[in-house]
Amino acid sequence: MNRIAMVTGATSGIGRATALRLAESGFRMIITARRADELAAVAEEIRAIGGDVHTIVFDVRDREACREAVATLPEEWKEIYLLVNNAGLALGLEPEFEGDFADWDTMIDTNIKGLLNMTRFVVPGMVERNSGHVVNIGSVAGDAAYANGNVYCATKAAVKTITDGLRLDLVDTAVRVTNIKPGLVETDFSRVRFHGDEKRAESVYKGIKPLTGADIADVVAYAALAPAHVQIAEVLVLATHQGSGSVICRK
Ligand code: NDP
Ligand code: 8X3
Repeated sequence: MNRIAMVTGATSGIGRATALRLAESGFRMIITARRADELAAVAEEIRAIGGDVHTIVFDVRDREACREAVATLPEEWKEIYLLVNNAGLALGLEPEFEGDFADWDTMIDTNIKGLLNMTRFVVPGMVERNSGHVVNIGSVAGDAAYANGNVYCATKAAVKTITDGLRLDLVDTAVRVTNIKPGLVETDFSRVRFHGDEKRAESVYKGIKPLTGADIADVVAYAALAPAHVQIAEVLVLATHQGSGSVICRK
């Protein structure tokens, strides 16, 4: 296989695991994120398993940077087959009436507008070639709000609707569209959410065996490698002792 996949937010967690998993499956990888050193380290890991990789450092919130990243791809990297819109984050866990405006803006700009930026710049090429696949990383948080999740949950509900809309708009093409909705995955997610408070971040995964980035990467690879007539539209992946975004059994 000589297909090209682009994964945004590939410096850690689900994005890093997905980049490695897809490289193992034979995809040539374009990986992106804001932190150059961490991205270079993931590129090294991909090369170490025999993969071919191209890195681009930019912020998905910066629309012009997204446009440029796609427009200036070297010729041999231009034909992206698979776009994994993974870059995203939660910031804060407070009642909506006490929420932080800057945190809200960052979540909305990254999780919704960043994903739309990349979709808008990459998908036209897929349509032109009548070949491609967009995988958006949504969340169980988009299925129903949980206490204090308010704006983060809303961004992931938006990802669901945006993904469904794209699937409808591409129905007359061969381009497939997938929403993968993970539950509790142990990554840097909670460290970022709690602004670096390690203790609080660790408590999120206490008493339950959470999912790993690799568990979600397997689901991305399954959807990406399914036969061309099979469109995995949506997948909800929970930890075994998790019933929903808010029902978790800790032992
Ligand atoms: P991590 O914090 O480990 O990874 C987030 C990635 O997103 C990093 O590589 C980060 O890279 C990148 N990123 C964040 N903001 C930007 C930006 N503005 N521009 C470019 N890249 C950005 O968390 P996860 O792996 O857990 O999160 C990945 C996705 O999975 C997110 O969309 C998250 O909402 C979703 N998710 C996570 C779950 C979980 O429990 N962990 C559950 C359900 C969904 P850098 O900082 O280098 O830019
Ligand atoms: C990230 C996981 O627990 O906030 O979407 O729903 S959670």
